Amino acid sequence: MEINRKWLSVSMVFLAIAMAILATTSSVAAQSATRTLPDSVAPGETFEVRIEATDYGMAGQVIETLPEGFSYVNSSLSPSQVTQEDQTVKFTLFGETSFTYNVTAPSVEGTFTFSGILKDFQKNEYKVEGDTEIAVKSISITFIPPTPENGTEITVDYVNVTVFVEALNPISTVWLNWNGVNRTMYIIDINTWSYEMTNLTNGEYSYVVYANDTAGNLGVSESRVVTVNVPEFDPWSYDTNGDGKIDKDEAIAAVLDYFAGKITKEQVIEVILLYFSA
Ligand SMILES: [Ca+2]
Repeated sequence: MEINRKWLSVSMVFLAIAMAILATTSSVAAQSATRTLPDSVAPGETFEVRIEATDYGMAGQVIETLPEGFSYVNSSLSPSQVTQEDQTVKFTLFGETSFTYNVTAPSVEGTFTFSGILKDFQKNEYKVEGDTEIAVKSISITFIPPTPENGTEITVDYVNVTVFVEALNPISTVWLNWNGVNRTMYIIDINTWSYEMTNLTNGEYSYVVYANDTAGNLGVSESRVVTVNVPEFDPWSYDTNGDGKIDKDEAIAAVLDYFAGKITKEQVIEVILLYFSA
């Protein structure tokens, strides 16, 4: 009996410790894991996936399911923390709040989906949030400044469209499709093509850029919309003293604006006609 009682008290102490651990690990309710993927990669490219995991308790597991055709390479964790079976890779975490792993994309183009779960120390499961989709493409076309952001309204009658093109093979041609009409773009820098649409009338325009490479692949950018809204020109805006006439100094102001590129020749002539008729 004496021994049993001692054993019981020892067990109680262990139980208390275990409960304390459980309490600290389950009191935090913000278990989460987030994945960061590149938007697009080239066929066969090896790229990095980043995972942030928080509040999983003493230890946790991130179980990632790679899309068909993708192969696991290595990770920032020690190899003892990683087990792999086919497309399932288990990363066992012991204190780490983030890690990365490298994956090789398949040789085929397409859009693929990653999925995964975070298992906390209580073995509760949480979906890995963040990025899930990745595009595998031979040609990647990205709009760069001064291209207007999608959906913007501009007050000038020209639009400069410039793209950065990344490709596995040499690029043959890059062309702008502006409201359905194609125009060949000019190379202006390494991997950079540009085209300026001018004399645009007010209205909404949609555009997209295509590129092909020497291997016959076709790449396409996102499509964008821009609204051109050039304010109507009022020659009387140069009547700055408001006397109903265009005076000599007011006509000169218009001429200076013309030479500064602020108004067109047609517009400055409208002002000059009002000056002569005063
Ligand atoms: Ca005046």
